[in-house]
Amino acid sequence: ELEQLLAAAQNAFAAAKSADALEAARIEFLGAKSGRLKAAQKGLGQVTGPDKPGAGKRFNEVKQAIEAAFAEIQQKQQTGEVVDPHAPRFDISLPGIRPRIGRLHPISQTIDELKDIMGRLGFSIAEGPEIEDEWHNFEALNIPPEHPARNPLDNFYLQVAETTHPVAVTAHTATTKPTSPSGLMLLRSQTSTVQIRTMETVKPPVRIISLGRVYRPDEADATHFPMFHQMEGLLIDKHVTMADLKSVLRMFATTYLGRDVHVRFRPSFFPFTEPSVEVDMSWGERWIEFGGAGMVDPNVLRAVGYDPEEVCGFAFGLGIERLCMRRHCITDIRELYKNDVRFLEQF
Ligand code: FA5
Repeated sequence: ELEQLLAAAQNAFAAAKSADALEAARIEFLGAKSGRLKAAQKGLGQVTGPDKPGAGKRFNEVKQAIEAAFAEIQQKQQTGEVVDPHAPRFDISLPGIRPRIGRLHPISQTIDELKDIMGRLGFSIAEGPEIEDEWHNFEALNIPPEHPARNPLDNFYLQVAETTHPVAVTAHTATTKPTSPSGLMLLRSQTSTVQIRTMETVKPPVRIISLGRVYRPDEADATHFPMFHQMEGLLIDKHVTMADLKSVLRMFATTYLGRDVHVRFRPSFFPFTEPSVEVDMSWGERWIEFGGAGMVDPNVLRAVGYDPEEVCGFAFGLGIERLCMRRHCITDIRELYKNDVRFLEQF
């Protein structure tokens, strides 16, 4: 009978899903006046003879076991292990925990903004692969094999085993014109490659920009990184002049950096433009170089099958990190690639 009482009490406590139900079960079994345990204790008085000491001992064991079972369930309820469906689950008046959500990298944000500004100036987006052949990175850009720009020490050439099927890298690889006789591939060193790819596929007029990663084995310092981004621009039409180039770059600079920004053009040299200029923009008292530009060289137009007697145009290539740094007063390019959230959170 005592064993049955213990089992019944354990079941009743375990079945209690709320503090009230548990209290009711406690009164039923452990109630001081009319609890079932109390009744069983009264029954003990009727036991006589040699059974009496054993029955008293057993009663105490069962009483302790029932009390322990109750304490255990009560403890679980209070710590939330047994869920009371009627109890409030959480205090909705407490301040919430703000979830940590990611955001776009400052360079991605810059790219979006540059696309927006240049879009309003009538330029659409073109794209090209980061793994290039020598035709698009050099040859078609009027950079012949003996040119120092092709020095293996100044470029990230890829080793392509002759036995390896090129499929291994096709996802990011050039898909048109395997025209470079060497068959060598490299990480593109400038976005000017996309000028060639675009002109190979569309007829003039052309008015595009292309933004993306380029790679050079440059030593990292405050203004250089071995991987960086460029924004290339290309405009091909009839009667395009250097004045058009200058006004587009001035409009771009004052829109992105502010009305007080000055743009300076210094005579320079690039194999794919003639004449060529270096583009500087003011940063307070100082001038910072942001990129190169010029009128597209007739040799480049011929390489893509355009007629230099019919069309002409300008091209420019600007460093995106430098634009982002100038805009947000970042003084060291390496900050952009440390992936320190304390830095990135500020954008
Ligand atoms: C070029 O890459 C030419 N393709 C630009 C061009 C395009 C000229 C079209 C004419 C017509 P340059 O090597 O100067 O030019 O690089 C352009 C810009 O990229 C630099 O002014 C600088 O802003 C940025 N840049 C160059 N090297 C690095 C580097 N290691 N880290 C960060 N930015 C760089």
